[in-house]
Amino acid sequence: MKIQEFELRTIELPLVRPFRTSFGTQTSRELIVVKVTDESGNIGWAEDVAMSEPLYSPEYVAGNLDLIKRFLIPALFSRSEVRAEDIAGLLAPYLGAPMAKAALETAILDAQLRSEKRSLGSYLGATKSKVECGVSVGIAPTIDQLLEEVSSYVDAGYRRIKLKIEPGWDIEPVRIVRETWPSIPLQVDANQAYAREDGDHLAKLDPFNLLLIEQPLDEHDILGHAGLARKVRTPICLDESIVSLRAAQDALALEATTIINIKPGRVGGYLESVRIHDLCVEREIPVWCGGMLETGIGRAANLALAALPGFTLPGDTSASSRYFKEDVTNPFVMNDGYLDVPQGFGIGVDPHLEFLDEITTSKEIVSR
Ligand code: OSB
Ligand code: MG
Repeated sequence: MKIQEFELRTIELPLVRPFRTSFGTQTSRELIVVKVTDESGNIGWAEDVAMSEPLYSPEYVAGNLDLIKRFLIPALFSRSEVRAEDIAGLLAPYLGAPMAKAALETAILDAQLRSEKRSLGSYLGATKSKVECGVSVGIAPTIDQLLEEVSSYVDAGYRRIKLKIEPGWDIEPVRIVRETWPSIPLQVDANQAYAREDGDHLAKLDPFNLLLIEQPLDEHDILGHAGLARKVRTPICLDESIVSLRAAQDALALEATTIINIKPGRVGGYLESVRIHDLCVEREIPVWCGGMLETGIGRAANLALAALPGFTLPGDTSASSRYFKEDVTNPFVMNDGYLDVPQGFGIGVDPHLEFLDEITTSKEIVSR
């Protein structure tokens, strides 16, 4: 298609409760929303999942806005016609920034699929019409507050609980949640908060029958994770380290991970996500869809991905109400622990423009 213009806006949406992790506390979600329009008037939407500060990954909102305007959009405008399948190659000379690139690729893919009257799920290879939902629970101020929050999610029907952990908030909270819900699927996420020497400590989680421990060590420490995997019985699952298909191949070859969390933004888009999914299916490695506190725009696309057959574990694909009082799309509502995969063309949802305008803090149009 021939791209006419990009609309880039920054939005900020308060979270229903602060989300504390080992890398900081989020009280609202700021992110870039991309809208692309082609010459025939086809429109595509996507969100850039980079956060306000470079704490989870090196990308951040203001940096990506600059990068997108300064380098990435001009690279796309240098071609008279583009297809979503060409975007990663076109942007590859500009290093890094998978989240910014994923947003542009996804917006273009959405417009392309809408014009072809095809859903993202069918394009990616989805085989399910609904997906099992897990929920990611932040570090709480007290154990009582943790139990109260987990309780509300269990009551709402979430099929898997993930607890954020860090040194000083790990064995005890996990023990108590496991004692309170002896059979709920439970896992933990450390967001790189531990060191290679912490193997004996992390092995104390082994009695609690956890599905996995997510990203205990630095994202670059693949060998460290391999060493840890030999010390702890709980399976290791990499998140931050898996930045591409190649990174996934390396981590598997080094036996640093036996489960993989796929986040489309972190790996540069949905097309790379499918390649990682296919590798994992071939290698019989379970995968699940991670989350980045997405609005309904990103959530819709994540659900299409999570509907692929290799996604055998519940993902961090939670209902809109877990994050926001009001979402930018029709809310995603959980039914018996599942969310429906959107079936409409493209990502299958449209943002509510009036509400989007209300929460927009900056907006500009970049035309060819
Ligand atoms: O590490 O999975 C993570 C949120 C933001 C950044 C990183 C992570 C998370 C979550 C929440 O755990 C996932 C979600 O519910 O969207
Ligand atoms: Mg994680």
